[in-house]
Parts: sequence; C-alpha cells; structure tokens
Amino acid sequence: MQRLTISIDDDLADQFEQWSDARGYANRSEAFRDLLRKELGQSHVQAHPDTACVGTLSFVYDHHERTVALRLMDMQHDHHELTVSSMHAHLDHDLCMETVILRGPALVVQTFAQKVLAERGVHQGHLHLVPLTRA
Ligand code: NI
Repeated sequence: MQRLTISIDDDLADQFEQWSDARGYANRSEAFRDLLRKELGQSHVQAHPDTACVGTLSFVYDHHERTVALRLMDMQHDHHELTVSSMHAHLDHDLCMETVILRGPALVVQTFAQKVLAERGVHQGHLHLVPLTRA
C-alpha cells in the first residue's frame, strides 16, 4: 500500500466529497480507489479489446413487436458461448425487461450487446462491462 498526496482545487474537492458521500463511501480513499479502478479498467479495455470481461446487458422491449422475442432468443443461442444466463421480467401488458449475463473478450461482448440493442423492437438498454483484471 502506498500513500499518495494530491492537490486539487477547492471546488473539485467539494464535488468529490459530495459525490463520495452520496454514494455512501466510508472514506475518501475508498471512493478515490474506485474511481481510479473504473477509469483504469476502461482504458485497459480500450487498449486491449481482447481483455476477458463479464457484463450485464439489460434492455426493455415490447413483446408484441413482430418476432422480436424470437430474434432475441436466436441471437443468444447463436452466441451461447457469450451468454451465461438471462432473466426475463414481464413489466406490464406490453413491455418485457431482459437482463443477460455475458462473458467473453471485451470487443466481442460489446459488439454482441450493440447488435441486441440495435434490434428492431428493443426500446432502451445498456451494457455494463466489467474487466476481469485483478486490482
Ligand atoms: Ni415478458
């Protein structure tokens, strides 16, 4: 463990303090470590698109939209090596929400997720990608 001393503007320090409080961090060191890990993880993934990752892809769709449920199912079977599991929730009469756990190289997971989100009938969604690096 190393101790870092950094200087930042008052305004930025205040914002950091508020951000860290709002998220429930017990201390600023842990908040700072998490910010650093997130940023370093993202830049590692950008520099090394083959980084092993896990991710959750969540999206909302209208199951009345022609064949969308079938197409989404086919896509997951076509890439069964990436899809670890999925969970489906019937939100109301029309809308469904699905969360798919993905695992694979970063770029492959991102490309698959973008394809799903671009599918006709899928309203909104988001991929949360987590690199499997030790830090
Ligand atoms: Ni449903």
